[in-house]
Amino acid sequence: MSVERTFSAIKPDAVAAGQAGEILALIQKAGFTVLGLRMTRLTLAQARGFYAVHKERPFYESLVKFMTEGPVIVMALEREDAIAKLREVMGATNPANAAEGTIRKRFAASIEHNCIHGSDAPETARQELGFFFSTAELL
Ligand code: FUP
Repeated sequence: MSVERTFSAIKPDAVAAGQAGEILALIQKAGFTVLGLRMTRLTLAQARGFYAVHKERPFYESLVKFMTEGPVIVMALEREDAIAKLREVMGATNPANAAEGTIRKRFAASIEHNCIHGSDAPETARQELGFFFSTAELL
């Protein structure tokens, strides 16, 4: 294990519901350092690009629309074993399968409206961090 960086986004459902503060507190309690944080609203093109890996999936257009419906809070996070640890703290994609105490178990309404994103691998973490943060911001 080593100190690594990951990307996370609090999705429009959780931002609109006023849950961003509680979600951030859970992330910080789990030992993450916040290197960067910003509220932004994704354009359709940005949401399509961000989820391009899913473009052949039946839920793609609906997911992209959801991600543009309101502001998101994008974060650059650092911790030992950050990618795996954040996914543990987030819980399973479908909140019905998420473990007790996880962010998705507490705040997510459905597999699509699942309140938080976290990178799934080092290469995607690098790409996603680069999508939202400049090198100078994360020094
Ligand atoms: P995760 O890494 O847990 O966010 O999950 P995936 O990369 O598999 O999916 C990315 C996003 O697509 C999920 F957060 C929600 C959405 N999704 C659906 O809307 N329906 C599905 O059946 C699967 C994923």
